Amino acid sequence: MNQFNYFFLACMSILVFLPSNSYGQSKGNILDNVAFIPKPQKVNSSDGFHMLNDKPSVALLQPQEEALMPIFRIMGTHWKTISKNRISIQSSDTELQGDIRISIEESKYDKAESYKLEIEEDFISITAGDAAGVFRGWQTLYQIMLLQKANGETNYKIPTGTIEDSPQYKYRGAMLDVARHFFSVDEVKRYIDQIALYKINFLHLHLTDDQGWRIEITSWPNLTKIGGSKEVGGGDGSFFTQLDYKELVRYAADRFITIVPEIDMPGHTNAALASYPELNCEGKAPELYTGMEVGFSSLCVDKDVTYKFLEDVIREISEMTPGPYFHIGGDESDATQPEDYIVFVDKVLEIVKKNNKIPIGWDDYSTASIEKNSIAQHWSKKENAIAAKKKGAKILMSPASRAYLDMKYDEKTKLGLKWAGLIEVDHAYDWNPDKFIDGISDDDILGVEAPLWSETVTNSDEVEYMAFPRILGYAEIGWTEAKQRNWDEYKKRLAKHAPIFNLLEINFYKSSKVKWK
Ligand code: TNX
Repeated sequence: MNQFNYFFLACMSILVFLPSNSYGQSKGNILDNVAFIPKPQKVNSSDGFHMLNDKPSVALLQPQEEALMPIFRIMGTHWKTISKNRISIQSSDTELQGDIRISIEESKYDKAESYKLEIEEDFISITAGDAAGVFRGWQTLYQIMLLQKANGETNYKIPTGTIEDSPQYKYRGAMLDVARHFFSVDEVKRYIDQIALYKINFLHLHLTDDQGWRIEITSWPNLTKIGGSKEVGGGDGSFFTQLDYKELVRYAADRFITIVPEIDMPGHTNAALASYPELNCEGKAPELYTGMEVGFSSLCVDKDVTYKFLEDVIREISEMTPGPYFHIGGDESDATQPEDYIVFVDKVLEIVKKNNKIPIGWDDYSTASIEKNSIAQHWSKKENAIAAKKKGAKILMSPASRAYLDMKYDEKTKLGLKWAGLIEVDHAYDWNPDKFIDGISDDDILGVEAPLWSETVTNSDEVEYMAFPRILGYAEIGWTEAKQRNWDEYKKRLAKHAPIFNLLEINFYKSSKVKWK
């Protein structure tokens, strides 16, 4: 047996669960009462506690070392939040021994990300069908520790029992608009860490819009040099170099989050049009735009150079993107003739296909010849979602009236917009993707995504205020079956996450709909 002690390790402080008077004397359902978000599919409590070792060892079987090592790195990072002590890793080629035992057993799980977490008095084990499942299981265990730590519980007791869990939807996403206002690599990483806590597995980056082009394209350098130089309000803009982007892809992947890049087109392209006169039908570049209007710009659909440009952009980004999806936007192209729009989108879909990516587009693009494996992101028109389904596409649910993180909570919210309505925390949670559009049901749905547009949002503090706590609700809608969800029960669990937000210094909206702890 080899024993490695890795420097990253952290510690132990730990866990009592909640004081016994929170649960009465019956220890029997204590694991059941943990305020997990998202709620696991199946929790079986048993009598007892696992007293966590203050320097726990994490054990794996040697052949799985390569698949599991990245998870240990993150466990070590998480552990630093819990304790000052270190965890150690034990790898054995025969038998799992150690405090936290981890293994992948492919044949036992047919759904990606499924896991089983067993908390015994003597040890804890996480078994899953894939590395992502191990990570989700770890997140569940980590959440017990975070809840205890944040509530000042230091008895180091984890209630025993078994959790068997798997996600309702394959795609549970968040979107960040880095175009209207730019967010730095560190700010995006911060958001990645926060959404990973709640088992979100896709981060869609809205990389370009009228107000800014935020991703370096080496064959078209003016896109960022000129097109990335400003942002909404007229302040200085910025952009991700290709190295920055690759770093974000890696950082997200370590947390089992896949980046989905979006280049919005043919509308929402003023920044590109301002960077290269030849992309304009009249050959003349417009001024940079720093307002908040939409629907006034369009790439020139008839020019060959437009497609040369898009070939380069889609190729360069696809090469840096290991995930399966490429988002081509396609929304609000009011400055493009409807016939031209269809011709344009069809051509772009060919380019996406050539780069071996699955296309996603805002639901507007269902008027074009989208193919069977493509994805339509529903945000506004129900008939577009139906049309996409008829063409064999799957639907990603982001209805603006429920899932837009840039909508105000109530009339008093200073940040945000309200064109799709006010979205209080209960309204954000209390809907079912399977029942939202007549004719669209779970079989048609890839998942759920919560977009955060950034016309009014400028830094991490503001991102967090708009996202938290609503993003926890979307994470739960994505993970937990509808029949297990109800607002009155959820809001009590949600209340217990405020101490975690405080511990991790996450700014959040203290909705009066929730009795915060
Ligand atoms: C609509 S949603 C847009 C965005 C805006 C957003 C503001 C969508 C596909 N387009 O361009 O930023 O509203 O809420």
